[in-house]
This record gives sequence, C-alpha cells and structure tokens, in this order.
Amino acid sequence: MTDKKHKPEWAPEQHGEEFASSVLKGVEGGHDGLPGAPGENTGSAKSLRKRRPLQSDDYVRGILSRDRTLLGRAITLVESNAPGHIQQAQEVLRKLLPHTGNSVRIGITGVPGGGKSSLIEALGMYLIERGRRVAVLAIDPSSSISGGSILGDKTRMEKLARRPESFIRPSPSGGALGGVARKTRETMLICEAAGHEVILVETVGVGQNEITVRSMVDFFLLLQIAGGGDELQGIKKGVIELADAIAINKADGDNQPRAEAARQDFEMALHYLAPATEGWKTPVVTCSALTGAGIPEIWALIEKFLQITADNGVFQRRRQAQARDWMLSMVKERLEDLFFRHPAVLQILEETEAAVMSETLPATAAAQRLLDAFENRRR
Ligand SMILES: Nc1nc2c(ncn2[C@@H]2O[C@H](COP(=O)(O)OP(=O)(O)OP(=O)(O)O)[C@@H](O)[C@H]2O)c(=O)[nH]1
Ligand SMILES: [Mg+2]
Repeated sequence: MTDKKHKPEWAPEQHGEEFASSVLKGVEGGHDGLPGAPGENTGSAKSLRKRRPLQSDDYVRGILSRDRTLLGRAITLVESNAPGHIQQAQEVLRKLLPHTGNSVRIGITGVPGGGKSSLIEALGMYLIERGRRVAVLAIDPSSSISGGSILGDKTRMEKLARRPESFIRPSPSGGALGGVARKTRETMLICEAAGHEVILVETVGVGQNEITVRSMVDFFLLLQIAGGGDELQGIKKGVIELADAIAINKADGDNQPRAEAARQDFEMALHYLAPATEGWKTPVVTCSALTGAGIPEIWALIEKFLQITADNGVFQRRRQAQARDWMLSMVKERLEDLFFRHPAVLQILEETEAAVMSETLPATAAAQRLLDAFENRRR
C-alpha cells in the first residue's frame, strides 16, 4: 500500500469521487478496516475513525453508542450533496429509524436579536440540570451567506456548548430552504438516535423559515420583545397563528412593565385567532433569558402541552402528517427539478414564455405545451 490510497490531508472529511486521484478505484467501502499507510496508523480507535471510510454500520453503531465524533460525521454525511453520500446517508437513516422519534421537537422563532439563542442556552441548561440531553439545530439559509449568525449562536450558547449532554449544530450551509430543511430533519433523526430527548430548532423569523420549522416540530414557540410602540406592528398574523406559545423575552430590569404590557396585547390579539393546535389554548408569557426568569414556566407549559396532545391523539397525528407531507414535498421538488432541467422543455421554454407574455398563446395552452414536451420525451 502506498500513501496514494489514502485521503489527503486537504480533502474534506466526507469527500466523493472528485478526489478519485487519491483513492484507488473501487476502494470506497472495500478497504474498510484496513490499517492506514505504514507508520501512520497508531492503531488507536480514534486514528482508525479518522482515516478510513466508514461503513453504514459503523455510523449506526457509533450514533447509538453516543459517540460525538461519529455523530458529527454522520451529520456531515447527511449534509453532503454527493450522490454516493446521499445513498449511504439514507441507508444509515433507515437503520436508525427504529431508534428515532422518542424526543420532543421544539421550534423557536422570533425577530433577529430577540434572544432566541440566549433562551435556548437558558432552557437547555435548565433541562440538562434535570437529566435531559439536548440537541440544538438551526434553520437559517441566509446565514450560509453571511456566516454571521453561526458565530453569534456559538458565543450565545457557550455554557451549553461545553456540556457533554448537549449537541449544537449550526444551520447546514448552502442551498435553498428546501435542501436546508431536509438536512435539518435528517439531522434531527440522527440526534434522536443518539439519545437527545429534546431537540431545539432555532430559526430567524424571515421568509418561509417559520412555516418550514413548524412543519418539523411538535411545539412552536414564538419569541417576541417589547418594542417602542404598537407591539403587534410588523408581526405577521400568520406567524402568531403558528405558535403554540408566545414568550415576551428580555422581561428584566426597566423593561419588565413594557414586557408585561406587550404580553397583554398579544393575549388580546390571540382571542381573535384560531389556536395552532387543536385542544390547546396558546399562552403568552414573559421571560428573561438573561436572568432565567420564566424559563421553568416555559418548560412546564411545554410538558402540559405534550400531555394534552398525547392524550387527545393530536401529537401522533401531527407527526404522521408531517412525515407524509415531507415525503410528498420531496417528490414535488424532484419533479419540478426534472421538469425544468429537461432538454425538451428547455428547448421551448423561452419562446413559450415569450408567447404568453405577448398574449399570442393562452397560459393554459402554453403550460400544456411544456408538459407535453416533458412527457413525450420521457416515454
Ligand atoms: N436584557 C436582556 N438581553 C437579552 C436577553 N436575551 C438575549 N439578550 C441579548 O440580546 C442580544 C441578542 O441575543 P441572541 O440570543 O443572540 O438573539 P437571537 O434571537 O438568537 O439573535 P439572531 O440569531 O441573531 O437572530 C444579545 O446581546 C443578548 O445578550 C434577555 O432576556 N434580557
Ligand atoms: Mg441566534
């Protein structure tokens, strides 16, 4: 064996065929378990884990035994867009599936800087002190561009990040919300298999983020802060309707009376809206991630919610519907992708668009023309 058979230092941890010049053809998987290059392998489990490509069972065993390194690598695998990795990730997920689902999935949204990460740190520490294991994930497609909020989150969750009972993963980088959402859902399953009983998903309240997070969690918490004037201004009514609880954060120091006033405003507004979850009245509370005030109360109301929704079957039904909807949305996404990449469609797309815009072809007929091009060529 020569050094050439091994992953070079500069290669990403989960590389694909693009590094084939350094990997002998057919090596992937087949050489699993062989020692590293002469003189390199110290024989320790750690060095083996680092050097060789992992089999799906290695991932599964590692995750189930709560090995943090393998947990991180499995998530990297799930986040990879290389076809080989997608396939292996699915194999790992299939094997993990019986060990998933035994968690509470909580989504937290709110205005930028409202204190979501600080609240997650406070709530996470509170839960760890009570013997729970916590995973923190983030959905923020925009952060992959700025990178700013990842840094922010890490410093905001310093205490939590140091605890072995917690696992924090920033938003997967790159791509549209759909891709980020898939990766986060699958990361959630992996964390569950690794024994994390509470999954906290942070998202900043912009665009479609909230709807996406709502579709993957059991409980959705909207974090607000007391503003200068009308508290309800600028908040989309739709987001309030998604929430299972509203918490007015930063209710500390001089800000306390204003937070309480905001709480009452939200409570009033909720009178006129349908609750997000059948059989549950959306509460509005105040809290401070800084002092910890109100954090135990937030957890208590989440527990009450879980009890009620377990008893009336809403919890189970929501999870089932979420899994089905997720599957269907992936089918739709893939079909759309196939359609807009299809050569026969591409060939006439521009002229068909122009014909519709200049009103020489009705939109319905134009759509039919494109669909015919797609279907005929596929037969
Ligand atoms: N006084 C006070 N400040 C707080 C509280 N919670 C958070 N902050 C501060 O508010 C700022 C933003 O907090 P973050 O936790 O990063 O807020 P975030 O909502 O996660 O922010 P983004 O992820 O950037 O949208 C920080 O300076 C915090 O220290 C609180 O309860 N009281
Ligand atoms: Mg944050």
